[in-house]
Amino acid sequence: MRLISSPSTLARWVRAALALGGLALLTGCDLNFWTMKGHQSTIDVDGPVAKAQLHVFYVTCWVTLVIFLIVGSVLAYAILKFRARTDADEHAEPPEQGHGNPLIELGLIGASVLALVIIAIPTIEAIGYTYDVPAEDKATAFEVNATAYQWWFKFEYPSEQIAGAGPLVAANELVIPVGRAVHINLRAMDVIHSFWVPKLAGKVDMIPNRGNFLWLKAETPGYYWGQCAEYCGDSHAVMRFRVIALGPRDFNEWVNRQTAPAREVAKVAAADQPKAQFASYRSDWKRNEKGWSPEFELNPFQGWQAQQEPDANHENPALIAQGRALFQSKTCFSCHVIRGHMVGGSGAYPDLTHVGARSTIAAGLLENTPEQLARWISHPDQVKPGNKMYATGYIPNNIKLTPDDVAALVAYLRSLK
Ligand code: HEC
Ligand SMILES: [Cu+2]
Repeated sequence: MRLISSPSTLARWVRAALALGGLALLTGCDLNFWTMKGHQSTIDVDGPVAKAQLHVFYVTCWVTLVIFLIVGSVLAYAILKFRARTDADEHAEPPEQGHGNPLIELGLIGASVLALVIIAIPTIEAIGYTYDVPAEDKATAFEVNATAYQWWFKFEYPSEQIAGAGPLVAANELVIPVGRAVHINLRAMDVIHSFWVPKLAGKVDMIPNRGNFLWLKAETPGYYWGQCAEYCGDSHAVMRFRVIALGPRDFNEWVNRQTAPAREVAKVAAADQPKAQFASYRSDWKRNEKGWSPEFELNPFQGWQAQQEPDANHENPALIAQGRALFQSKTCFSCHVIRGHMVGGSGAYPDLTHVGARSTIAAGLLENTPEQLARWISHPDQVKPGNKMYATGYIPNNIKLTPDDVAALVAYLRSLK
C-alpha cells in the first residue's frame, strides 16, 4: 500500500502502466517500434499512392515539430525565468497584466496561416493524385471488383472472362500485375467494410448500395497484408486479405491457371498411394491463435509461390475422390463453387475452384496447410467467431465430420491448385 501512498507516486504508476500498455499495443500490431517496419506499416511502403500519402504525413510531422519546438522553448523559458524563487515570491501579488500586442498577434496569425498553407499544398496535391488513376496510367490500368462480405473478400477480374461462367473470381487473395495501376471497384453486400492495404494505399470504405473505388500500384513483386478497417461485427478483427503482386510473366501464368476449371486427379488404385498424413487438427490449438508457421512468416511470398504447384507425389487419388463425393454429400457444394467439378454454390461464398493455390484460408486468418484446413473445416466456429459457414451452414444442415471425412475433404481441397 505504501507504493501508492502519495498522489505523485500514483501518477508515476499510471504513467508506467500507460507506457507498457502502449508498447504492448504496438507489438500486438506487429510493427517494430524502432524501425517502423512490419506487415502493415504505413511508414515502410511501396508504390506511388502510399508514397504520396506518406509524404503528406511527413510534411505535417515536420511542420508540427517546428511549432512544438518554438512553443515548447517559449514555455520552458517562461517557466524557468518567472518561477517563484523565494517564499515572498510565492505569496506576491501577480504582476501587472498585459492587454494585447497587435504586432505579436498579427505575427502569430501570419505564422499559423503560413504553417497551414505549407501543409495544404502537398495535401491538396496528394488528394488529387490518389483519387483516381492518373491520365498517363489509364491506358495500362487493370480493373478489379472487390466485394466485402461478413467476414471475407471476393475479388472479380472483369477482363478475364471464362466461357459460360462470367469473370474470374477468387477469394481473399488479390493477385495484381506489378508496375500497373490497379483500379479497384469497392462494394459491400451486408454492412459497411473498409478496404485497406497499408503498404500500398490508404483505406477506403466499402458501402452497401453505393459504388466506391480506389487505385493503387505495386512497384515491387511481393506479398502485402490487407485488412478490413471498419468495424463490421463478430469477426471484424480477423477479416483480412492479401495482395500478391507479380511480374508480367508470372501474372499471366497465374491467370491461365485460375481461369482453367478445377484440377482433375487421375484415379489410381488406393493401395499404391500414401495414406493421409494426419487424422485431425491439433486439439491444443487455441481459438484465434495465429495460423502460420515461422517459415511462412519469414517469407510468405515464397510460400505463396510454392503453393501454386500441385504436389502429385503426395497425392492420394482414392482419398481425393472420396473427398469430392463428401463435398457433395455434406452439402458444402450448396454454398461453394468448384468450377468444372460440380454444379452448385453461389457467388455469395468463397469460390474454392483453386483454393489449394491460396496461401491462406478463412480470410487471411490461417496459413493454408493440411492441418489448418482440417482445423477450419472440423471446427470453423472455434477459429472465427460468428462466421457464416458455421452459423448458416453447419448448424442448420447439421454437418458433422468424422476424422476420416476431414482427411478426405482436406486431400480434395489440397488438390485444387
Ligand atoms: C452456408 C454456406 C456454407 C457451407 C454449407 C459451407 N461453407 Fe465453407 N465457407 C462459407 C463461408 C461464408 C466461408 C467464409 C468464412 C469466413 O472466412 O468468414 C467459407 C469458407 C470456407 C473455406 C476457406 C476459403 C478461403 O479461401 O478462405 C473452406 C476451405 C471451406 N469453406 C470449405 C467448406 C467445406 C469443406 C464445407 C463442407 C463440409 C463447407 N465449406 C460448407 C460458407 C459455407
Ligand atoms: Cu469488414
